[in-house]
Amino acid sequence: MKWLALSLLLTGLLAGTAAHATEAAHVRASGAWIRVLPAALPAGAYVTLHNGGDRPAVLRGARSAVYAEVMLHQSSSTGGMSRMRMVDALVVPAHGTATLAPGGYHLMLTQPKQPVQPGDTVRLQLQFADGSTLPTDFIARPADALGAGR
Ligand SMILES: [Cu+2]
Repeated sequence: MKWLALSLLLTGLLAGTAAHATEAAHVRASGAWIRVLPAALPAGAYVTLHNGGDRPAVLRGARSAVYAEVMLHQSSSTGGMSRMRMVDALVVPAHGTATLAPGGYHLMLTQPKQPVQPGDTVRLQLQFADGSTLPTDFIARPADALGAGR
């Protein structure tokens, strides 16, 4: 009887999994770019995330083959002082948008394994709370760039 119960449980779990697509499957990334700074200074990565799903998608961070470490940060400024802190998660609301942009949320890229030049494309695997990932190509822009455009 134990086996029967277990197999029924597994069947239920698998059916449940199939019914719900992953968080990453509902998210579309646009305007992805990296601000490359001289020397080995950390680079900020920015992107707009659109969630077409009925549930929030929770960004936890990213991985990259090029940068040894990627952290999710939030910048803020108080009284002209700019600072940033680590954040565990950034929620992309259901049918909503979350923006990573200079002065706000960003992915902080450190320890490049190879030099990254403006014009290069760097792929990051955006990671969501359910373990799903969204491969996204980021365009490297120079230090004085304001956005993903020219
Ligand atoms: Cu940072």
